[in-house]
Amino acid sequence: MFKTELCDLLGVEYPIIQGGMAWVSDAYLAVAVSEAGALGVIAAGHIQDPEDLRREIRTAKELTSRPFGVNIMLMNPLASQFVELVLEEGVPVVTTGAGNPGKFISCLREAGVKVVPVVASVALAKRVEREGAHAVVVEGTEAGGHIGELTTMALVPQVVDAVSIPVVAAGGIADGRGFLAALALGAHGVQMGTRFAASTECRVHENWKRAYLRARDRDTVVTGRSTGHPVRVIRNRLAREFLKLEQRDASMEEFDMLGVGALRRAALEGDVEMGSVMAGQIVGLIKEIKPVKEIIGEIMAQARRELEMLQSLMGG
Ligand code: TUI
Repeated sequence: MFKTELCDLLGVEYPIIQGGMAWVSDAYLAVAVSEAGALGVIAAGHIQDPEDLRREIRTAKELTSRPFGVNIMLMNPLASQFVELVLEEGVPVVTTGAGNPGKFISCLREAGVKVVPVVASVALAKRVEREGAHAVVVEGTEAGGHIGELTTMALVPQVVDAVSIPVVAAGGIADGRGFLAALALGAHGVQMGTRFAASTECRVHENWKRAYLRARDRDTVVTGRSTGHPVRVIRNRLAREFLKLEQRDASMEEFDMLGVGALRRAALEGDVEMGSVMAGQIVGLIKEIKPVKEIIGEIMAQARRELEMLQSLMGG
């Protein structure tokens, strides 16, 4: 059930991709997700030495024979080196984020790598399709981290109508209801970040996971709208200070003083007050840290139940 074109494209059992989250999704999380039948993704967004990424990829290759991906965050100045490296290491899938991956698509494609850019607009979805992307992740503003402006609900059907490659919905999805809703919008699968960050296998700091469990519906905010780098995080002291700087139109230096290293501070050191705890709006739904396999199993079971319930509404 719920086998889609995306499953065949990626070689997975469930049409679910784990979001590549800087400082959060390492080889161990990716392996757990891939072993559970979805697509695990190693994030490269935070990596400053390509050899560190090579080590992560090799760890994943040792621990699983299933497909996994690498996420190349395009604002990282080493992005083109990461592309070379995934080609050398024979990584089967690349996702990209925070920019236009155009110049990298053809060489990845020619090497047999499946290319799945994350986009936040119809225009970029159409463009990457033209440039040879195999599928697109369409991410709504409900997502955590670096975000676009449109909601998942509004953006996904518009992209579905505009492209012929498989569409993967992301942003605000963390359970079987969200999964089913995404398919109803015409998506062929989902990508989830926040839900997998709150898993047993994720090695992010325990304080980060506790912050997720405490968070309620209105506890995320978007910082950086005024500087052109909107990022959704859990509201904490850092976020409040950031918003204050934005109100008084502070200088880039002042933003950098607060912002540089903030994600590492939260994810690695566990400073969830003066660090940047990126999280999607759905974080309020997360009540328990669970093993990845249970998360996926429960999503599929709930989606099936909800679908049966909908079918019963139609009398059959
Ligand atoms: O990439 C993400 N989310 C991220 S990356 C990240 S790493 C980071 N670390 C510190 C500070 C800031 C970021 C944290 N979260 N999601 C995928 C995504 N891509 N969302 C939106 C976009 C996007 C936005 C505009 C993609 C392309 C785009 O177009 C730009 C263009 O050139 O057309």
